[in-house]
Amino acid sequence: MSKIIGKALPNMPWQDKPEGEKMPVWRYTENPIIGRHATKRSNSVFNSAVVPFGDGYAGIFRCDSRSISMDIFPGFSKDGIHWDISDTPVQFEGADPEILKREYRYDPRVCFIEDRYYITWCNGYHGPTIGVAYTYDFKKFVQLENAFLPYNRNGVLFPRKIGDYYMMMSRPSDTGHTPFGDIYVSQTKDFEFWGRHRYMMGAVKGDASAWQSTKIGPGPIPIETDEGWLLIYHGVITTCNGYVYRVGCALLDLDEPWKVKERSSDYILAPYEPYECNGDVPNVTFPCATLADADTGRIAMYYGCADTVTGLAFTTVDELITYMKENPLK
Ligand code: BMA
Repeated sequence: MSKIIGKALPNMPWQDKPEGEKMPVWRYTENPIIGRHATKRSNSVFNSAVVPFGDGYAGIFRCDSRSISMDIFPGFSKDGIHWDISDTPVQFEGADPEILKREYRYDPRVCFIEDRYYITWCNGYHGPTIGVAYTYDFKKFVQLENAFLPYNRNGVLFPRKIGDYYMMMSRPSDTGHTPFGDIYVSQTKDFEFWGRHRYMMGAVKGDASAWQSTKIGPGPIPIETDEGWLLIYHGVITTCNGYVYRVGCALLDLDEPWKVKERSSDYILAPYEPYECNGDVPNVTFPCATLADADTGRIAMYYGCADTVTGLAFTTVDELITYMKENPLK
């Protein structure tokens, strides 16, 4: 049995694995949990992040408007399933007006570190880069310096200092629908200057694991376990009809998380259901957050479906680690 290192979360959303289910991840029976029109002006609500907050949950949601502009919006929930999302995007304050200028914001992640919730997202600054901010209450948001030069996407923090550094994964990219992409780890002492960049892992060439042959990118905040950091990530293949986004998992060294201990050759979640295959961008499953219960090893995963709605799925730390060991990427 593998153990999650962290807090108990007995009231997290959960459904048991259905009898006869062959996959290590199973969907919430009432999916999708958030529809297109969750806010007044939204065209789509997807690729969003949630965390335990008070006696319930808070989140930062990607809501593209009906003019198809991308921004991030705070939301709250008692049960992690029914969400009340603000009609007004996050308003940032911060030290430098240059950094506060908004071009576009998308694909947020939220990470509790020490005393506050850090938000990272893909932030337009003459091309996509990683925006960084923090909040204590999901009402007041302080924006810090962008972590990197453009072009970069999928900035995902580790939930504690590792040795002397805070660490963030990211995926250097281009200005468009990037046809390449590997995951790197960068380090900081102060959330302003990032360096000590390390290569973690890349897209898989050849046919050993073709679902992740075009590009990969980190998904939710990694989960600390006694065997390593459990990373859930997305992988992309280029088909005759365009990109298909599936989900995989890996186990990273606890002290040097750019060292990959295990990685599955087989995906754990893929677009199967109509709401994952049909929408504004067909065939996309894109996880950005998990909730985890250290007492039971349960994991609830939030993922964008076809760039249109938000789904919820379940697994456990044992399911994922056993699956990786049974289907290793060689
Ligand atoms: C990526 C990002 C994601 C999106 C995905 C599929 O480049 O834009 O937000 O889910 O493409 O369209």
